[in-house]
Amino acid sequence: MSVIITEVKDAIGTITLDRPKVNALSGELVNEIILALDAMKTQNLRVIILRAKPGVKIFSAGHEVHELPTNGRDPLTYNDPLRQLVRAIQLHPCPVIAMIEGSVWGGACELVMSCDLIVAAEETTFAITPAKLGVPYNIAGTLNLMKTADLPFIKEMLFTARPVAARRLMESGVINHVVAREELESFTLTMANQIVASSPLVIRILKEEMRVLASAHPIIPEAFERIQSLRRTIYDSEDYQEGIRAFFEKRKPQFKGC
Ligand code: YXS
Repeated sequence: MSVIITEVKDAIGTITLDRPKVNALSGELVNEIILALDAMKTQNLRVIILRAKPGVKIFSAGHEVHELPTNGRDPLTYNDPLRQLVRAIQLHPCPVIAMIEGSVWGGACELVMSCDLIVAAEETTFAITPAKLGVPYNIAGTLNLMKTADLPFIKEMLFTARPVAARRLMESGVINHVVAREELESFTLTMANQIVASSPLVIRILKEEMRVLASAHPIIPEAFERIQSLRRTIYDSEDYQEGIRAFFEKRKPQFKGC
């Protein structure tokens, strides 16, 4: 059974997350979203909307924790499904609008923040939680987060792993608009139609120009390798095992710093 719902209408494609319980980003869910994004490249669309079903409490609980490796392997490698999906959105020729209601957790925050525009319902929250789970977030993902808002704000989100309200996210430049839940669809569609009315060629080039310019951060190989070795000390650590164990045992993790 599919874990997404897709719709195409008036040059706007809509992808709705529909994976039972909490839209955890499993390989299956991510692959279906990527296939839908690919298909929408050939349907002469101008905008894509990414959403969950109306009325959800949880937009997405982040990476499927059951699929995080616990055998000393890097949990967020280049080909990890979440990484593939973030790139698929960033590289897609159409602007992707994230239409958000409910709470967004972990890597799902980076997924939503990798979209081009975010329209959120009033009660939306984002909680970026690798520090809570003991997961060494990867370099590209961390840079994506750093590009989205001022560093002090992103540091607070990452270090505290606490949910942040939509209004505060909008004040920090992460979210474009916060609206009442009942206005979310109409507001988002109005914005989508404004984009549909613009030159698709110009918008396609602008999106790619801004992607290339925003990712132009030089890093020397030695610096890259040093960060990778720092990350390895974490996913090789007992704390990493403890973070995942505590999640499944539904208890607070007791991190020891080793
Ligand atoms: O016990 P059952 O079978 O009903 O399952 C429970 C949870 O185990 C499950 N669930 C998840 N399963 C896989 N992956 C997840 N990310 C995940 N989150 C939840 O869903 C069922 C209902 O959860 P429950 O009982 O806790 O519901 P709740 O309403 O009390 O709380 C909902 C949440 C989302 C607030 C709570 O489940 C939660 O805090 N989940 C973890 C959110 C999180 O930290 N996600 C980050 C995943 S790791 C990730 O995204 C990146 C690798 S990183 O860490 O680097 O950001």
